Amino acid sequence: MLSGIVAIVGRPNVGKSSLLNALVGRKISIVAPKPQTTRHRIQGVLHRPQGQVVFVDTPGLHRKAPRALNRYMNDAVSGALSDVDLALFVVEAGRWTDEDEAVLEKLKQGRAPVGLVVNKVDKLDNKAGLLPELEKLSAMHSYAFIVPLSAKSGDNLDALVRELFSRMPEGPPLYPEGQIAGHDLRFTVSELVREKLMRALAQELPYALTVETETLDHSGTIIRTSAVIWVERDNQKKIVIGEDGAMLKRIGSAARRELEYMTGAKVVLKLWVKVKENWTDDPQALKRFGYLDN
Ligand SMILES: Nc1nc2c(ncn2[C@@H]2O[C@H](COP(=O)(O)OP(=O)(O)OP(=O)(O)O)[C@@H](O)[C@H]2O)c(=O)[nH]1
Ligand SMILES: [Mg+2]
Repeated sequence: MLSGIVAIVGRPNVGKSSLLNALVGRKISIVAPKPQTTRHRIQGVLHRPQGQVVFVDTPGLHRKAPRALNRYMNDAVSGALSDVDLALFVVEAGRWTDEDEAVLEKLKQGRAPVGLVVNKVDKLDNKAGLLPELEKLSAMHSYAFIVPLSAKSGDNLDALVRELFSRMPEGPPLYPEGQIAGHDLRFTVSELVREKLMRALAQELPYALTVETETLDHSGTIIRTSAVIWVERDNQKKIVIGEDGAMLKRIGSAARRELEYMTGAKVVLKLWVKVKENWTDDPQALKRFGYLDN
């Protein structure tokens, strides 16, 4: 059996989590149009007859890291890169930035071979520009392979899977057959709620909040769960609740619907909003909310 670990890294918003979900064929990691959506290492497993690949999705590596939460996120990337069989460096077609450069520098210092994924090719107006771009990118590092693809449409994903399996070592499976996600339902609940918040709220607010699953009872075909949305200030709490509770209701029903779709169970979800001042820069609070040492 082939079996290995692949870290998915890149700057924020290039489509790392979308790629993980597309590779394993299920939503494992939350996705939003805003940068810094992923905050933890998220594992997802691709099972094939020839073996398995364990992917580790990571937070987008960012250079401005003013708060303890940002430092936690960047450290999570470094942690994911130690002891992997391959690093997948994800960039966006037609767009190379200083932050991509910084990610590449980090990868060059590591020991793992690096495969380059040029994502979002479906967005390119000028397809003829892709070939010269790939040539330019290939000159920057001696990559194990370069695969242009679209995580959104699935275009050329099979080429990436072939490249990956051809580089996985032999070994026993790391996950039991059928298990696709590395995390539990508790984590799924808080992440789904956070995703809905990231998508619904304006620019700054998503970065000031975190979600903590408080209770979870999965018996038979019913899941009863409650979660707290923690914000940093009273005025943020008002926005998350919305007029007559409209925003909170909208977030709750979107998260509930998706959880029902994912699990096939009936879901009863209760949400609360609470204030914990400055939690994003408070190591004690971070620990409590699950941002543990990497
Ligand atoms: N058009 C297009 N959009 C994509 C593709 N892949 C991802 N996106 C979009 O890009 C945005 C960011 O996607 P994510 O998967 O959350 O990106 P990420 O790299 O995980 O972002 P962070 O977790 O914030 O670092 C979302 O709006 C996705 O729908 C793609 O192949 N084509
Ligand atoms: Mg992500």
